[in-house]
Amino acid sequence: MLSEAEQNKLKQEAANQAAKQLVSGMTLGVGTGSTVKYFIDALTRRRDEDGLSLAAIVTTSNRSKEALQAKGFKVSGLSDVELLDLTVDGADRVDRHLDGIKGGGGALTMEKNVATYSRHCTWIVDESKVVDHLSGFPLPVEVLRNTCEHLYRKFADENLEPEFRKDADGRRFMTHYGNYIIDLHVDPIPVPAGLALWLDTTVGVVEHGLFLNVADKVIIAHEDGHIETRT
Ligand code: ABF
Repeated sequence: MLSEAEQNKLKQEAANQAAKQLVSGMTLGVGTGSTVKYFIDALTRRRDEDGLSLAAIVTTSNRSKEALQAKGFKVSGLSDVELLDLTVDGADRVDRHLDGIKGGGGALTMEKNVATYSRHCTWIVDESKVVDHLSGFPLPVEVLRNTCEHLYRKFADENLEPEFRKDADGRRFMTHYGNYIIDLHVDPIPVPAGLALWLDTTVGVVEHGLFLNVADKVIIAHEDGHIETRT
């Protein structure tokens, strides 16, 4: 079991590796989470030390937007950019097909939108996130507030073990868009594509954390020190 400091070092190494692929003139999507915080540091160093100059930056959350603005970057809205060249984001789990579970931080809706409108998508993870089959992390589902009780019952009827996400004060966690998140404790997810399709077609579901065929590159920092790139 790694200490938090050791795990942070792995996150930082994956983030540094991802920053190497940036070139001036690119439009870039920047994700959310602790690994992405290291990516923002690496991006800042590339600007300050290598003169990297991006054409536009879009983020998947206000947290990342504020972190970038604090470093002096201008942040655009997704609709202001035609198609992003690359998005770099973290993930909660990644399987061997480069499919993932995301949304542990609650920003899944914008994360999927930004990734969808990007030509390329790289995820940066430490080894602990890598699995054979999607498992080991609750699947977040963002739901409309006025439909949420119906959806909770529907998920329970399907044995998806639903649980409303709570914030630090014990209240229902509210997303940036004013919706709730129901975490599904289905572990492992037997047929991710089937569940994704069912959630995509369930009225009241705003978005879900199954990101299938989204990433085309995953950078993994391993405990033994090597950085693996899977494509
Ligand atoms: C985001 O950051 C989320 O989709 C995912 O929940 C999270 C991973 O965070 P961390 O890098 O802190 O583990 O991309």
